[in-house]
Amino acid sequence: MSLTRTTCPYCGVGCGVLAGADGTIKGDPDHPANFGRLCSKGTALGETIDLDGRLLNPKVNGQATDWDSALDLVARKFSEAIADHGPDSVAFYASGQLLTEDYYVANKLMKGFIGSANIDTNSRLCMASSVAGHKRAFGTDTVPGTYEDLEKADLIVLVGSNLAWCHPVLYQRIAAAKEVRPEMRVVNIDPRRTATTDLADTHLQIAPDGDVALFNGLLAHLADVGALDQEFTANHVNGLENTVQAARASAPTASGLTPSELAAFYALWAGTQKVVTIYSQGVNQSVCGTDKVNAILNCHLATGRIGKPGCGPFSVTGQPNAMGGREVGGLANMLANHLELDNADHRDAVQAFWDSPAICNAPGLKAVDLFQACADGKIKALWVMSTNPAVSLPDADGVAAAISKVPFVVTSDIMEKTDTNDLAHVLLPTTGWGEKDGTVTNSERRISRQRAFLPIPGAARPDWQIISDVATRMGFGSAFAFEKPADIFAEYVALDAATSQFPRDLDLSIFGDADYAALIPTQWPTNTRRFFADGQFYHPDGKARMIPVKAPTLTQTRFSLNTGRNRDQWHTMTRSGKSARLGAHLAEPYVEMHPDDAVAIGASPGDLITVESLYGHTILRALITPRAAAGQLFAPMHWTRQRSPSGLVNSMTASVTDPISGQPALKSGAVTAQVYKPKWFGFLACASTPATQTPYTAIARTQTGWQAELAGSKRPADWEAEVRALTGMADGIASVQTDMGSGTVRVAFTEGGVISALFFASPSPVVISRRTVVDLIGTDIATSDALAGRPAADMPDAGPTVCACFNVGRTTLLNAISQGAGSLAALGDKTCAGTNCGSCKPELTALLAEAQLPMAAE
Ligand SMILES: Nc1nc2c(c(=O)[nH]1)N[C@H]1C(S)=C(S)[C@@H](COP(=O)(O)OP(=O)(O)OC[C@H]3O[C@@H](n4cnc5c(=O)[nH]c(N)nc54)[C@H](O)[C@@H]3O)O[C@H]1N2
Ligand SMILES: Nc1nc2c(c(=O)[nH]1)N[C@H]1C(S)=C(S)[C@@H](COP(=O)(O)OP(=O)(O)OC[C@H]3O[C@@H](n4cnc5c(=O)[nH]c(N)nc54)[C@H](O)[C@@H]3O)O[C@H]1N2
Ligand code: SF4
Ligand SMILES: [Mo]
Repeated sequence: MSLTRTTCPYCGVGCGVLAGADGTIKGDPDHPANFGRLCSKGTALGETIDLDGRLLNPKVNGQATDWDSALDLVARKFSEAIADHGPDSVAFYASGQLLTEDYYVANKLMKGFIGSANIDTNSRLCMASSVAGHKRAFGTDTVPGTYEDLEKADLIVLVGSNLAWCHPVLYQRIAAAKEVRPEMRVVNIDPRRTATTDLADTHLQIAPDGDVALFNGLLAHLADVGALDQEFTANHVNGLENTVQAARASAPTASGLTPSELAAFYALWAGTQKVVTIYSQGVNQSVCGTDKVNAILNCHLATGRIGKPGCGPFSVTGQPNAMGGREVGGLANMLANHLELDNADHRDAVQAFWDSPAICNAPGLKAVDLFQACADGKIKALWVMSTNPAVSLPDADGVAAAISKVPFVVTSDIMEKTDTNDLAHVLLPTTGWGEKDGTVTNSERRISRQRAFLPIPGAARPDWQIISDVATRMGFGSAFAFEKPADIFAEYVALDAATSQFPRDLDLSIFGDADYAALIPTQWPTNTRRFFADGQFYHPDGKARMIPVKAPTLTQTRFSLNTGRNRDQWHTMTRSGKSARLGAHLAEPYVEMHPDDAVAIGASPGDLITVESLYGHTILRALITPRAAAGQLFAPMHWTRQRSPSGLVNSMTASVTDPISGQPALKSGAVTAQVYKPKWFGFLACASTPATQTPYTAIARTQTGWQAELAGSKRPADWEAEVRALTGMADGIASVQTDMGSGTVRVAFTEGGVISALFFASPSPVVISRRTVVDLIGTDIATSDALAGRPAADMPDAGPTVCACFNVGRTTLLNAISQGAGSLAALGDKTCAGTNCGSCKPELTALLAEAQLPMAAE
């Protein structure tokens, strides 16, 4: 089998992958991001490339149609809206998961040809505060760090980053470096304990949004103990004095940390030259996200800990091409190629290069405002590309209602059923990972190729081609006559060369005569140049700026809702949700809650909790754990209306944004929590996709079909009919057992002599091994045994999956531990767990320490 060298489509680490059409997936040993490693999501890529659920034809109002009809309609509707209501009446909402070539073309069409800047992207929800913070400090949006810096650092500070789950290969690189140099220190700053905390020498359990107070306090301390770099700041930095003065006005204990925790952290930072501060969404997604970024950058600038090996601030990007999108200028307040939208010379130069009829001259609508404009009836035509805003934006139900108000909505996606597609008039099928060609830029500015290794399914087309075809039909053909991604990349590089009179960080000259087909992973500006090593920044005077920032006044609420990610799911699950292995890690939406809070509201493990805000409510499984801080709840962002209509976390989040970056504060919001008391709880395993009409439903793929966690507010009179409706099984033979005393119900369906569905209900949370029940589907085990939920003698119950690569369950691991496997290595030898991608190592360590409480739904 010949393997194709490509790049993982998930996180911003940007790992190299060797992939084959038969589903073979291997880490690329020659890629400098991962040197052959992959995490659990990367390893499972082969399980997500099937055509199940794919959108394979253009659709207009639910009817399949041909490309010409669909493209003509899109071009006509956009042109009509522009003619009738002006260019600002249309909008694109794009994504850091588009390839650079797709992104470049979308940005060019909107900004240069439609003449509006109404193109914003999901990077607004993700990186906007880092972009704004970088620009304030450096004069450009530069991420100066490289992955090697992480290995060379003596102190790594992880702020608002669950690296172990969200950038697993970087986490593994740090873990490996720490094994070689145990003196390396890791500090984890996060309001909750996460898998990342496992690697940390110190966990600073900060109050939500306590970061500015913490880093202002650090800056004041650095000044007090004479740890500032006088020479560097005198020559290369403005604003030192007033920034230190502003920092002194903050009370460090407003961070929620004790004086001794603060003193120890400050002394460690002041006493270590090689410090890397890694930060992510716990910093960016906040009402004071940009200030948090600058509070961190201030400390690095004041000490000259930037631009040197093993040193510097490092904003790790989430999406595979968040960086590429920033480079081509895909946000509503950027132009292209790191040029400034509010600079007339820059605009003129871009317009001249594009030879375009127009150029936007004012920033467009940022994501949250864009959907508000939809709600207000100001947007007449909207095109959503490679993102799922009806799920991922704050106040997602309000956003869904806003999209419904737009007279003409187009989506480009690989999948047919998504919450946003359900609201669109036109669905355009795109090629997906493995079928498309282009480039992505990872967190360390390294541009790598994504290459196709699969045939194009159905009528799908690449995003860049669809956008170019619409542009052509709108009358802009000559500027969009691209034949292949390489043509677009060449134009993007040429635009850079044509605007070299404007000094800035982005410099693509290294790609000037690159062989696109054979392009090897390459960092801009060069593979060796280190940004800011020469003390040169990009403000007009060449200096960096320290920015005085003020700690916010924190308001106390009964419960504050924090949201984020699971190890084995990717955002709205359209791809990772296809893999049964990945689905087995955490199979339903949950809310992490401190044991004291559980006592206070009377919640027990396995209960369902109604979490409610002014915006909406959800029903989530209680995961009671001391990893959560008292008064704070945490819920994952992954569940959608397709899989758990009651589990959509953004139904509760507020559309409150950082005033500078426009990034929503998705990590904290006031909510209430109370135990949801259904009349029955249920668990269903079946061969077909279960219906989702029960008040609480969460469905997931399994190795044998599907499973559903359920709870209802009314006990059905006829359980057989209920299960038939849930499974859509008209013909199966039902066997029903009810126990009047305990109120439990068990239903089995057999078809053709094999078990096709098993259902268990009870007035309290169903206690049964999910894995055992799931494994019985499709077998010819006796119905009575199946209804007992008993594994056959040769099928011991493995418990919920911990290691996704080798499918090793918790019970198997606990058994191995009790039989003497007392270390990670011994567990690996005995069960294989943790020996492939290593993403589960933090959980294995926790199991070994017996510190982890059982999962709620066991
Ligand atoms: N498995 C997986 N990996 C992913 C993704 C995925 O969907 N799944 N998505 C990718 C994308 S697009 C992104 S942006 C990244 C996100 O990667 P991360 O930012 O690492 O992930 P999150 O879980 O969103 O949030 C990180 C942490 O911020 C903490 N936090 C919340 N509030 C605060 C605060 O006020 N201060 C501090 N210091 N911390 C706080 C949370 O408790 C959480 O543990 O992950 C990328 N990688
Ligand atoms: N509460 C809460 N909400 C959050 C966050 C949080 O931490 N908490 N994080 C925010 C962040 S950082 C991010 S990045 C967003 C992510 O949120 P989204 O971008 O909305 O989530 P995805 O599921 O990644 O959506 C990608 C879509 O593109 C489709 N797709 C995949 N490949 C292709 C392709 O090649 N072409 C096209 N056209 N489509 C494709 C997928 O099927 C899917 O529908 O969520 C944000 N929302
Ligand atoms: S760390 Fe995992 S998800 Fe991220 S790029 Fe590497 S393999 Fe893909
Ligand atoms: Mo993100």
